[in-house]
Amino acid sequence: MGNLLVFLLTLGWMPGNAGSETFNQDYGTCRLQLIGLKCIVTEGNITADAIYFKIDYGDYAEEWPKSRMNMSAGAYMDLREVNSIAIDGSVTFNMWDDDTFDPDDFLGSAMLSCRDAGAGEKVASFTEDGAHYKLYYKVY
Ligand SMILES: [Ca+2]
Ligand SMILES: [Ca+2]
Repeated sequence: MGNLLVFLLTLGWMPGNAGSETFNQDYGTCRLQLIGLKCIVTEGNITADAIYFKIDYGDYAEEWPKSRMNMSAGAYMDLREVNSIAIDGSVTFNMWDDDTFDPDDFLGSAMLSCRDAGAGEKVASFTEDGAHYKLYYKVY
């Protein structure tokens, strides 16, 4: 019993354990490969939407892509050439429409999780503000 306790304490205090309790680590780490983005309904009525994501990794966020994806209803953007990204547990994709003369529009968010690693092609829907988009991706 005494030995087991010492063993557990040792495990808990191993160097590197202390600082590694990061966001959503339950599902481990994986990589995300985007496949494509489909526009079913745009947010705007007159011009194409200028789509970008704010990708939230938990401890930091970034905008992607730097150049907007101009999408009209029925458009499909092939994203298979986009480099895969490493994920720690999960990542949240917040979709925005970049407007020139008024504030950008939030079109919805989706959490992509390492829980789906190996599950093949998945789809996330973005349906805020009257828009409807589908993001196809896989995690592995
Ligand atoms: Ca808009
Ligand atoms: Ca707007």
